[in-house]
Amino acid sequence: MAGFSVACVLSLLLSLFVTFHGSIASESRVLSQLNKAKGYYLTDEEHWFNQTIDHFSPTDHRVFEQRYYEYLDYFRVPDGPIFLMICGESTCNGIVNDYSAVLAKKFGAALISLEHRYYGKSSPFNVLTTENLRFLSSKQALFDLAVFRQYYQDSLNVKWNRSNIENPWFVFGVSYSGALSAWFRLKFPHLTCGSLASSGVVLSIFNFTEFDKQVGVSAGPDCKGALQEITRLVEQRLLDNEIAVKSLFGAEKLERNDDFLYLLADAAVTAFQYGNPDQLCVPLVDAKKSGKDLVDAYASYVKKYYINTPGQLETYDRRYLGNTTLSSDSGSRLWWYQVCTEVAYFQVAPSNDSIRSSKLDARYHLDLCRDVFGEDLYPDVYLTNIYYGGTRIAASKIIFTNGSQDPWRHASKQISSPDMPSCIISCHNCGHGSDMRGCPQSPLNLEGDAQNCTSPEAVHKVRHQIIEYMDLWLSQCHDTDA
Ligand SMILES: *[C@@H]1O[C@H](CO)[C@@H](O)[C@H](O)[C@H]1NC(C)=O
Ligand SMILES: *[C@@H]1O[C@H](CO)[C@@H](O)[C@H](O)[C@H]1NC(C)=O
Ligand SMILES: *[C@@H]1O[C@H](CO)[C@@H](O)[C@H](O)[C@H]1NC(C)=O
Ligand SMILES: *[C@@H]1O[C@H](CO)[C@@H](O)[C@H](O)[C@H]1NC(C)=O
Ligand SMILES: *[C@@H]1O[C@H](CO)[C@@H](O)[C@H](O)[C@H]1NC(C)=O
Ligand SMILES: *[C@@H]1O[C@H](CO)[C@@H](O)[C@H](O)[C@H]1NC(C)=O
Ligand SMILES: CC(=O)N[C@H]1CO[C@H](CO)[C@@H](O)[C@@H]1O
Repeated sequence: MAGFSVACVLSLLLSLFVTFHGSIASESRVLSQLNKAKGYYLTDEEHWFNQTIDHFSPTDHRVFEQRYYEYLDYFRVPDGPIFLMICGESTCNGIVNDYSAVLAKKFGAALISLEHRYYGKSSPFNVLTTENLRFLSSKQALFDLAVFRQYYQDSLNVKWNRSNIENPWFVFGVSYSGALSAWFRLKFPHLTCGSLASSGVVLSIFNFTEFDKQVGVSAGPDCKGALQEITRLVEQRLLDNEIAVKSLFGAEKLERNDDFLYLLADAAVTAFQYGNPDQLCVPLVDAKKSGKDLVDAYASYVKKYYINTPGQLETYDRRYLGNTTLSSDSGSRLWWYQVCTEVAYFQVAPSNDSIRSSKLDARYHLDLCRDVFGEDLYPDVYLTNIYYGGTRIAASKIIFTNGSQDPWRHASKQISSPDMPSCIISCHNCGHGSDMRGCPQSPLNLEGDAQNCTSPEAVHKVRHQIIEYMDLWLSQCHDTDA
């Protein structure tokens, strides 16, 4: 699933970071490999606190230890703002040195970050059976953030020997954590002065056909045509000689043809999601023009830029997703659980003019949910959108940003409304979270470098707007407290 979110990748690697689906899993794997890369994190020093497992039960008082980080080098002691960088659906190994560092310096802010429940080292259980996953939801995660926010404010007050003081808070997130950032401001408006929802996927969508369509728009007619032809050729070769075509992609381990087709769809998505469209499209369009084998050309791309880290291929394998042992590779199972219960974002083929195989329909996704979790799980997106409002979210002081090439933008709020500005970052390689992470997303590029965006101006313009709104809302917050 390429889909989702996060993503940062080594510049040479296309994409290891997807935050959503397959993507998600890859992200956590890459992040853990990069953990030791100097300069990637502002801090990776762990702190812990006891969090309630079930915020909605009056009788269950069990707790688990949740991991967090703090970075105080830029903090204007003791009254500066506190920026809560929300970690989403992957291991959270520290506070990333992206554009948030620039903002913290500018505003004299403390940066803190809480790992999302279940991911990384913040799992309440060592065995991730479906039964044990029942406390994994965005609703519980938001409550975690609220409780943690109070805990942290209290601990600062103790540290500075004062009471009843509130620093001005601001929350940030990208992709799923971007949605959490918006929802936090919605559900707990008294706990934050405002929110940045970068590529925040606030609308849950069951049949997310816009996703594939946006890939086509971002690719342009020639590259889109090549991708569609590749899908047809691969489907034909699967009938003729399944093993041969899977081996071409180094994916003979994938038993099911539909899972293989899903992998191929994700591999293309990643190029647009994370700002590397030319790595994909230039060779494909060349191959088409010179009459070379398109499937060969695509296989080279997929092997070089997508299935290039250990464990990546396995995230498309249901046997692996069904593994209940907690490990550093559990991220994709966990994200699928959230997909299968709450948010869906099923990246189904549109009925007309699709790039991905028409076998990737709603049934495909529901079967996957059943195979992996063993029950008839069903994502009730209707209820999720009733709970949060979808794109009709009734909140204030949230900035929504979207990258023009990002297929996820159609699950975000793209239209401005009073007190909730929406900004689009338009350029050839502006993708998921480009305001915070620059382009293409590279974990080794510090401070969310925008220099390699095809239009750094587009990124600077949106960053400037972000700063103006933050300035305004933080000052209004301060006034109210005074
Ligand atoms: C950024 O662009 C420069 C000049 O085109 C190039 O040398 C460099 O490798 C690029 N960096 C990334 C991360 O793509
Ligand atoms: C959490 O609670 C347990 C049991 O009371 C205690 O042993 C542990 O030290 C606590 N952890 C933290 C980080 O406070
Ligand atoms: C905290 O403030 C109170 C009142 O000003 C003072 O009596 C006390 O000594 C202070 N404690 C510390 C640890 O600084
Ligand atoms: C999703 O699409 C399938 C196939 O077109 C259709 O049967 C189903 O009703 C759709 N579901 C929703 C919730 O729109
Ligand atoms: C499940 O994952 C664990 C940890 O990665 C591994 O040791 C174990 O062999 C896996 N089990 C199966 C059945 O693949
Ligand atoms: C299907 O897509 C093609 C190519 O974009 C377009 O020309 C055609 O009008 C579409 N047909 C329908 C029924 O939407
Ligand atoms: C703020 C903004 O520019 N939003 C745009 C995002 O993209 C959609 C779809 O292209 C436009 O309709 C919005 O105007």
